[in-house]
Amino acid sequence: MQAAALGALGATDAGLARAASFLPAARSALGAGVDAHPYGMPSAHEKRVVRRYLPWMNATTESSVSFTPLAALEGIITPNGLHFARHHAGAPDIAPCAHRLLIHGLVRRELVFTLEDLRRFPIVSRFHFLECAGNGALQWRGPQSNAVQFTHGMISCCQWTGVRLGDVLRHCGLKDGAQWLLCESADGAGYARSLPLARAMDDCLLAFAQNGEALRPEQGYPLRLLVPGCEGAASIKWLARIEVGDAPWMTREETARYSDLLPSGKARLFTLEQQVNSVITHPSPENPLRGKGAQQISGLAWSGRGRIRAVDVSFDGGVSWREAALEEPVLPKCLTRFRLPFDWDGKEMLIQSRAMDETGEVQPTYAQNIATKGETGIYHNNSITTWQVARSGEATHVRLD
Ligand SMILES: Nc1nc2c(c(=O)[nH]1)N[C@H]1C(S)=C(S)[C@@H](COP(=O)(O)O)O[C@H]1N2
Ligand SMILES: [Mo]
Repeated sequence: MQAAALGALGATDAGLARAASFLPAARSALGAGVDAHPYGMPSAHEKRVVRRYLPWMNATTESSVSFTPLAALEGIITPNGLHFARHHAGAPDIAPCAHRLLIHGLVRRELVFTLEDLRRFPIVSRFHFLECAGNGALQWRGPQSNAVQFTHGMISCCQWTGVRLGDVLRHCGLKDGAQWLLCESADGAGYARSLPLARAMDDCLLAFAQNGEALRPEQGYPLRLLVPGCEGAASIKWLARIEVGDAPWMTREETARYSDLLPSGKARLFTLEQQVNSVITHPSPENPLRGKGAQQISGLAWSGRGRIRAVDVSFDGGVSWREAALEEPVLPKCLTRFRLPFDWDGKEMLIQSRAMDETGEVQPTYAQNIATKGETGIYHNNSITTWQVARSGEATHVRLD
């Protein structure tokens, strides 16, 4: 960076000398000892970085969703305590030694596994996002909330560790006619979904850890299914039973819910894949611009179909586009961080990001999303989001067709 630009940011020699006088009182006192925090927590100054929920969205606090504060995070990994949480009957407390996974139905050997049994299969770790199909539902027909946390916070990304569902199913031995699984949980909702066998044999995990430690209770401790790239509803938490069958079960959660009602009155079922999507987190309603000059656009892109190939950024509401840099690693079915430095002239802007995945799929505009999925949709909104940045630097969520 040029000396002049650094000067504008306050990093002059004189500035550095003065900084010495700002050394905190901490210099002359003892800090917290090793016994203070057996399990470390964020600094007390970060206490605003928390999951949040909208009371009117939740039937009860148990049948509910809380959102990840995406705009306060860096990189691509969601800290475990900030992973969004979507429960239909609250998060149960399950002792791992008492937990079992039953696999039965069209298998040669019906088996009951303990967690220790499962750990005898080859263990793998994979980086994947998990996104609720309802992410973006709030702004289906226009802005309803002015925060990235609520427009896009039903997505999180972890390094998940577990064993391959395919290995465990092969161990049980699939019988002729096996086409679908019913995956059911041990929670009070008896939450259950049907999963096509081909997907189960592909890259699904029986996960017991996230970001290096045991799953959090809210994420399904001690065992969850992870169906990479698919709507979160398929990733059954507190997984207790898998039945192998020849047809889907048509549970409530795949018929009355998590199906896409089209303008024709028909509904699409089993639209599992999360489509290509992105959002700018800096600047955003939570992160206004502070002054003209050197700035950096930064945000997140993802696709349930594979890797992100490119992200374009517009400063003028989609009239012209510039390609952002993708930060490594760029992994399939994982959040990808994009960045684009720019010089702000202090004028109003309409900023947007538009991602393309490796299959060539591109995010639709608001109008295109409604044209294909209807006015009254809830699930699978992946349309381009617009922040209107005012001269003050404040960013506001606006609808732009
Ligand atoms: N047992 C069980 N599994 C569940 C759910 C649930 O309520 N109970 N909710 C589903 C939905 S709709 C989503 S989006 C994801 C959310 O996972 P998370 O709470 O770990 O973010 O879990 C899915 N698996
Ligand atoms: Mo969901």
